[in-house]
Amino acid sequence: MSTQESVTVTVTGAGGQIGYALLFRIASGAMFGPKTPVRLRLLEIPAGLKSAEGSALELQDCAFTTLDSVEVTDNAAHAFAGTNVALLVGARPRGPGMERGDLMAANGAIFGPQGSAINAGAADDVRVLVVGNPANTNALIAAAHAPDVPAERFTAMTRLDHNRALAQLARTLDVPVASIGNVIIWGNHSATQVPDVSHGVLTASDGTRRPLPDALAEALGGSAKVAAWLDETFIPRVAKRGAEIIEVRGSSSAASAAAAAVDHVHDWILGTAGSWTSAAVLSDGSYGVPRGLISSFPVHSRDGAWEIQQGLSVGADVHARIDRSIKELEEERDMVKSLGLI
Ligand code: NAX
Repeated sequence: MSTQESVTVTVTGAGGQIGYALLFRIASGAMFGPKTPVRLRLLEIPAGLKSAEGSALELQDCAFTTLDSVEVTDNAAHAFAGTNVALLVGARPRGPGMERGDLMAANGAIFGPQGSAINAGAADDVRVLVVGNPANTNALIAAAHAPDVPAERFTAMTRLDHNRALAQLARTLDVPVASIGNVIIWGNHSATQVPDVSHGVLTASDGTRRPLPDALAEALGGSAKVAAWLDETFIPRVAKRGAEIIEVRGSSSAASAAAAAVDHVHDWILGTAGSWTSAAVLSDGSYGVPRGLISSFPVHSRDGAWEIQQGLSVGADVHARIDRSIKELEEERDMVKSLGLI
């Protein structure tokens, strides 16, 4: 896809709260740049159509020069026909008394048919980002129903976790977010995720680069203090930030999730320009993550494709954490397999 041609973007769950924060940023050019016209397709279930239609009216009223058209539908085949970018946001949340298996089955009933519809009608270059939880496994289900689409085009979002990690580090070190690089989120987008700063780099305003762990040691009073801070403060804060937002805001993260989805697709298509970020992508066996799982890795994007950053040394503590997160992903995969969803 050339970024000057128009792009068709399908957003599922478009009438929900992430949808409301996401649509306007896509339409305004934040995802593909100011020269790429966007055709939006908003997919909802019947109960969510009115809300999506309201957003479509407001999108008109913004008079965005980058917005070509907006269509609202509850028909998945129509929503995904010819789509270049599919943002699968709508999902079934865990209801009272719902077991993990019930949650997987309910989401399988959404992501299986959506995968099939993408397989049947999406553009040849379709790229899929799953935001709806459990995101990694929902992406696995959708990919399994799209045998004609290369599996590496199905990804899940851990960019919000990545951005949360950057923000916490910037606040702790009292430096601009842009000065921090090479932070990693490994594993599942869940409480077992592994925020990892061991390869992090801090770039000063004069261009001098230093390892993030050294900068943290200086700020916190020694490397023993850094280990305790990572263990007791940083990792739980990032991994449980979603719950913190719910507690303070009264509802789950929406604008920050939308911003992360914009970042993910923007970088996937336009490239990461020498830096890396985090995304849940198809494992090729790198870092001992079993092939075929969709797991978060350090990634960079070149020519419109994510590549896993290779050759990083992973310390024993981080590896043990990654193993726990991967075990959870394997359990989720085995569960959806036993339910016949993949
Ligand atoms: P909302 O409940 O506000 O909106 C979801 C929308 O999806 C609703 O309008 C609903 O009608 C629609 N929907 C349900 N089934 C659908 C289907 N089969 N086809 C089309 N639309 C359908 O939830 P919101 O706050 O927008 O969150 C959406 C999802 O994002 C949730 O699963 C949530 O857990 C997940 N999140 C993922 C994050 C990530 O980092 N990966 C972070 C934020 C968020 O928690």
